[in-house]
Amino acid sequence: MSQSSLPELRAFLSGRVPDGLAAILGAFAEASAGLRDALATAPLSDLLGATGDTNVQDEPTAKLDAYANETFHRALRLPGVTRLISEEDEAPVELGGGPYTCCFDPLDGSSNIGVAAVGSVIGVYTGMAAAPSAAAPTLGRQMEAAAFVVYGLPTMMVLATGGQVDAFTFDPTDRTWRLTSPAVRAQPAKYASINWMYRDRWSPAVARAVDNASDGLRGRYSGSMVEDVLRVLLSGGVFLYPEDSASPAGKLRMLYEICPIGLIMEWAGGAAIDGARSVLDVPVTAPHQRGPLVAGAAEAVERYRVAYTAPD
Ligand code: AHM
Ligand code: MG
Repeated sequence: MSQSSLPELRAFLSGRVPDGLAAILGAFAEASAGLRDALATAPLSDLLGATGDTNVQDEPTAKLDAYANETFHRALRLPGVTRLISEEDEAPVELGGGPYTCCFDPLDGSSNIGVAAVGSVIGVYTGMAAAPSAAAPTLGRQMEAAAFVVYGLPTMMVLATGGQVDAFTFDPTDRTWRLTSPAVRAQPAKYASINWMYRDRWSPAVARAVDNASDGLRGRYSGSMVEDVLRVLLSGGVFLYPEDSASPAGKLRMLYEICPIGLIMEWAGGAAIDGARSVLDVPVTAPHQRGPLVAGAAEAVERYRVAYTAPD
């Protein structure tokens, strides 16, 4: 039964953030709700499978990657938005509005399409006069808000605004997002979430740090960062995607994967580092820059940092 007395997203945002930002976050939520419908019936439609193209990262594009990208492009062309940077686009799209740059991963966890949970991520940046370059680096700290959605049962959105993190649940009966977990706080670590099959690819420092951070924890890993991070945030734990010999700079991308999760974790009282420092302090000099990510309960992240930065 629907609990229509729970605060609704648009009412929650009104007065809490500037109107332009509220419009962006409302549009992101509405587009996500539409995407949820497409995902729920994808095996019944022609939306499963690959397009035959590859994206800028040389990864095969799923039809749903392309569909999700178009969905967010349509939704986020708003007067307050100066630029869109998407995982699926080679180049940033300049819109010339202002003052917000929206960086998004339209469909995170693409390897799980049709079989398990996937999601969408957005970081909303200000003060980005130009797309990130060596001459004009950006920091995650320039985000005013960040959010991710997990298309599971329930479909949930975790939203960071005004130094606080709140979780909303999509109510299909009236197509609203309702506040179900206000003021989320990172819980003590219980789960470690990492692809352990890559152990042979890790440096001695990474292997030592993974062991130190995950000592005494239980393992959970889905291959969808958003799903794993949701578990880490709500149930307690640490999510790790360190650099390895196959991805020497790390696999995940700074602007629309790592930094939004970093902002959410820090504002929830947890932590998110690249091994040595907060991901929000790492200069980003290219739109699709990659990095390592260790995010979750502050004490587990600190155990990683201590072991990672110790002399060999
Ligand atoms: P994607 O944006 O192309 O889906 O890639 C990011 C995903 C993350 O969701 C997940 O944590 C990671 O890649 C899984 O990678 P791996 O299969 O190497 O463990
Ligand atoms: Mg992704």
